[in-house]
Amino acid sequence: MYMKKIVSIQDISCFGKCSLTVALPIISAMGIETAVIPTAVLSTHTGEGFKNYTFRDLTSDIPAIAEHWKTMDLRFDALYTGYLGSQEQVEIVSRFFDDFGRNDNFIIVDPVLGDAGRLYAGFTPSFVAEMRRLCSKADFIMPNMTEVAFLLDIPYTETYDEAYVKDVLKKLAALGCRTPVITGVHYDDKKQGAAAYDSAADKFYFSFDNNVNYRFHGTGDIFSSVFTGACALGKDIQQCLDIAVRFTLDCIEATVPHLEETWYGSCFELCLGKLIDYVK
Ligand code: PXL
Repeated sequence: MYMKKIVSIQDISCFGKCSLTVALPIISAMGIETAVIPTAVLSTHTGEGFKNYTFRDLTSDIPAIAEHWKTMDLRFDALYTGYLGSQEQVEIVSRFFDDFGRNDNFIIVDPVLGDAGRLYAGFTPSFVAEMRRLCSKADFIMPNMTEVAFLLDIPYTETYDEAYVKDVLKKLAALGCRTPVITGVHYDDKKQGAAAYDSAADKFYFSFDNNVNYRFHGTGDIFSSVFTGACALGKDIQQCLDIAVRFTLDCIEATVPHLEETWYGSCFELCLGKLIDYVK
């Protein structure tokens, strides 16, 4: 049987469990070949709890990698981007989409910008504008509510209802992306999940599971990696949402007993066996 192939374009945070150190094991566990373009090397991620991290920008390597791959006519079933470190990098990734996007593959952009109402360290309004342009080229984008607010230039709110979620999903689709997916959707403290809007079919999708009242770094990367893998395996939108919501919750629940020592990320490693079962 033909083996699916995804290329994941994002940084390597050497310590901290996010971006490529999450995408690679998760997508591989789903039985999918995972190629990578590391966009930067950081000693840790830039989220809460870490400071004075190193940052080596690899932007200028990306066009050279793309040129080499073009000579080999490499093809991917999905192009999947996460954290990108500079405006120039977003522009270069946009060109990569022009080179490697095809009618028979899809593009997933996780517009990593911030969380809890705030931009991550180092991001500016012009970076947000560039990320908005990249989203217009994607088949799927997967912002959290903070990223929705920045992408749409609307105030961030922690209280909203289904009508609000549907409204912002339509506005995200108007940026040019066929199927926006919002992560971390919750109307109360009992349930949490994700919502999607297939603008071509004018259809909404929702998936909720139990809410755990802890926030962990890197859960967005877990969600998007699982969604990307499930989609490449041919699952429909509802199935992709259900698997990604369920597995993200598994990881959060598995992390709670390890809070003291693993405050910087979630213990997804303990759950990979379940993921293999979910996509069987
Ligand atoms: O989890 C997203 C992410 C990825 N990479 C880096 C980050 C973050 C979020 O803070 O700092 C370097």
